[in-house]
Amino acid sequence: MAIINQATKELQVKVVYYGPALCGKTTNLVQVHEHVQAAEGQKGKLVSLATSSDRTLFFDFLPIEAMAIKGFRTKFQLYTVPGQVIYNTTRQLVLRGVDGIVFVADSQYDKMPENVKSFQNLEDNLRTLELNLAEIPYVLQYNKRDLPSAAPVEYMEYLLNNREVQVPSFCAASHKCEGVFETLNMITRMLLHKFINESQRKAA
Ligand SMILES: Nc1nc2c(ncn2[C@@H]2O[C@H](COP(=O)(O)OP(=O)(O)OP(=O)(O)O)[C@@H](O)[C@H]2O)c(=O)[nH]1
Ligand SMILES: [Mg+2]
Repeated sequence: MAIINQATKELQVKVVYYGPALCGKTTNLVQVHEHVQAAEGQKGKLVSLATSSDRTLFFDFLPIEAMAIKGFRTKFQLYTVPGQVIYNTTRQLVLRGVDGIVFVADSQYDKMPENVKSFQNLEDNLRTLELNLAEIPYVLQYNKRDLPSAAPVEYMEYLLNNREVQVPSFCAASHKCEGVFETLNMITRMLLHKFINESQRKAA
């Protein structure tokens, strides 16, 4: 659940970019950081949290049109996790307190097993944190669509979006910023709707 900061009257919403190694999570964050329209002075620095062996990137921003929920402005915090299999402890740490997830998949054919494994790893890690993916808003991004070895979207949908409830998915070439904001806009919209619904339910 999002953190409410009474002092600054802000609702802090945490979004984690998840996916296999080298799929383009950091590239998404860098592109968003470069191009996001944030309210004056309301874009945090792109921070790299280095542990002994890996790096996690994050920054936060307050969108220009930050929707106010019950007098609170909404601030988004975007995080990436290190995708390499060995950094699972870091992924678990970063997932703590997550509100929404962007799962970035690598479209290259030979990366499909890694995409599927990373998705399973996401579910396992959420379970460890006693969270359930079915209750967390998330979207899929099929990145690296510019590469000739990209698998058909239908195949990726079959592998990654084949559940009872399908989630929105987006094609991207994130190094060119294509699909980056479509993906981000959808997850932020889904999260805002969720919080508005929850606050209305509480008020009722
Ligand atoms: N062709 C192509 N290359 C991309 C795209 N997105 C990212 N890349 C490249 O892929 C490489 C890995 O990108 P990163 O953003 O560092 O990947 P990551 O998911 O953060 O990787 P980890 O931090 O190791 O988990 C970089 O060289 C990027 O420039 C894309 O859409 N198309
Ligand atoms: Mg990275």
